[in-house]
Amino acid sequence: MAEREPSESPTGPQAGRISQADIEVGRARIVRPDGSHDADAVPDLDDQQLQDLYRWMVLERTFDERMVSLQRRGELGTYASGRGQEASIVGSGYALEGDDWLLGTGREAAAMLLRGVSIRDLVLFWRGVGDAAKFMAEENAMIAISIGSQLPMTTGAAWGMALDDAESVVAAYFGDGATSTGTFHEALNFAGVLGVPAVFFCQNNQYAISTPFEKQTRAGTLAQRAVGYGIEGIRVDGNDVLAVYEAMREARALARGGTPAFVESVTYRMDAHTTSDDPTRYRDESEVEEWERRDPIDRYEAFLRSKGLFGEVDREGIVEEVEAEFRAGLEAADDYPEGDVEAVFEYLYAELPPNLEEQLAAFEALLEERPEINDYIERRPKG
Ligand SMILES: Cc1ncc(C[n+]2csc(CCOP(=O)(O)OP(=O)(O)O)c2C)c(N)n1
Ligand SMILES: [Mg+2]
Repeated sequence: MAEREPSESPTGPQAGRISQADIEVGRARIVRPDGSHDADAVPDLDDQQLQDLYRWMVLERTFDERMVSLQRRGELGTYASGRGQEASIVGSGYALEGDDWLLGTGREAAAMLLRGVSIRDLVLFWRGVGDAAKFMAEENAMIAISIGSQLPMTTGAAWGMALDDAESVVAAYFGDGATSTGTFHEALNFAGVLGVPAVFFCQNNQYAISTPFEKQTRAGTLAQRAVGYGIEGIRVDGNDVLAVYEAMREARALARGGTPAFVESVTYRMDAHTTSDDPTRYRDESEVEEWERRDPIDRYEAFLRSKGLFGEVDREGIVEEVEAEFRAGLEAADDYPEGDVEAVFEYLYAELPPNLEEQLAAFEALLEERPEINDYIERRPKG
């Protein structure tokens, strides 16, 4: 077998040791929490694009607020808000290009919208309407509810791209919790071995439902794990939209060059895990307040002001615009045809397996025998 290491690498009783203390990973940052910035590090974006990033972050926040209140009215099953993570979601999503794929978790609405997914389809998705996933897939964007399940698929799809000589990348979006799944390790390892154009974008929002980051891993950072797979790791301040954008551009370029990249975007989930969670049971209000002071939109606004670019930005106008877009999307979702109850059985398989066939027949017989059951069935799930 070929020797991997150069023969002059040190030897001796202690020479083969490595420990946490040897690894120190910083956090890439361009705009500091007070809005001051490192002028040389500002990405090569024109004024319009710099203002556009702000618009997308306000869009994410407004969209999340509207979705949460829709769920409260009983019109969505549940929703995973990205409040607090706007810089992480938008900075990364803005760095993707034309035919790139996004395999996410649902906590990246603006990145999905940037890919071309419609508001209607996001609403339908969170209503549990399966067709929404098909429409999203047409934009090369998909949501995996089973934690970590999209990660091996990311490697696989990126391998396909490499075999096709495509110019794009597959970007996986996932959380800190997903890094504890077996699929995460398999996906990163295989991506490294094959050198596929994959970017693994992890939003470390400090919690996996009620499990805090300290209980997720004994490693000091998530980014350092990349090294174990021979791929590149980038750890970035996830509340700094410009730094996230730059990190994702870099990761994308690396992946295109045959080196998959893992980005740890360090941020914080301000809202509950989903609308069915109560975070006051497992985290202190003081912690939330501390992160409130690091608000990514406020920080970026201070940056734009210091560059003299905030004058033409009208935050209230953006909110009104987004709300109008949201109303139109919601109306389109309301107009979407109601599904048949049978779809519950038929959705997953092209051909119905015998056990589901049996269940469907039993269900139809029951409806015939007791038609009043129909009154209790919501044909367009609203939660
Ligand atoms: C395989 C699997 N196990 C458990 C769950 C339940 N579950 C839903 S979200 C979640 C935590 C995810 O945390 P993280 O990866 O940090 O993402 P975040 O929700 O914080 O964005 C869990 C355990 C699931 N969806 N899939
Ligand atoms: Mg998390």
